Amino acid sequence: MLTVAGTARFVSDLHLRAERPDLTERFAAFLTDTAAAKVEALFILGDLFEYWIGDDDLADPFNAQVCKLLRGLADQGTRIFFIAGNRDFLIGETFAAAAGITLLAETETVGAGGTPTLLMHGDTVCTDDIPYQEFRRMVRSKQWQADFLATPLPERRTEVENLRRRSAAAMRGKTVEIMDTNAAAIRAALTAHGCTRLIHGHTHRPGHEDIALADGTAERWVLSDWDTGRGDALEISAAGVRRIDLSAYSGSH
Ligand SMILES: [Mn+2]
Repeated sequence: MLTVAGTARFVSDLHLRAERPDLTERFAAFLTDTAAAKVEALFILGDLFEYWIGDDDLADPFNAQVCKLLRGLADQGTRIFFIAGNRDFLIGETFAAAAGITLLAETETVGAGGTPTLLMHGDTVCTDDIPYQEFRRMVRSKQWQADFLATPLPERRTEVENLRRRSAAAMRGKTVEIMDTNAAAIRAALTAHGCTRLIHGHTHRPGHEDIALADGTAERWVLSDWDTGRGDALEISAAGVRRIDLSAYSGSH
């Protein structure tokens, strides 16, 4: 198990995109603070980008800018780990090497603050949303990804726009409950991995709750998205767990 002896920070669902320079500015300020605080490990739990169409799009100026920001933190000694979200699961080893980050599996156990902690993006435990899980299986298949990555970049951009429109339309027909996490799936994941803490994002429903397991209690932290006027990071250190409110964070202060 990966163990973090010092301070660890966790963020999710930043949804960075060229059309929202305010988000990138906030991310840059957060990374500067993370370096200054000598954070040992930063975990990005998916949807760093609004979309990612392949590592061969690294020459895009916006993508290169975000890559450089991550590299800057890595070069200052913070280890950066990434779990893919449902929008940036095509991030691969080329981007990882350029940005100085380490790609993790979709579910990972880390020791943080002395507690075995389960990390995931969060979409895998949204098991009530059956059409989404079917879609996920399709786009996570090696064949679909190979076919998609073999098409020219402009075609991929168009395809992603189509997928985003279809996804937004599908979401309008679903209840919040269907799109939220399934409590039994969460308990099963915690038990299977022997963890007493879960951190994830994806649902855009930030919160903190205790979860009763058959043999004790666990806690769940849901991280905020960054692009709807709020944003947070979770910090785990010897001092305990604290949520850092980033909604007022910007490069100017
Ligand atoms: Mn997501």
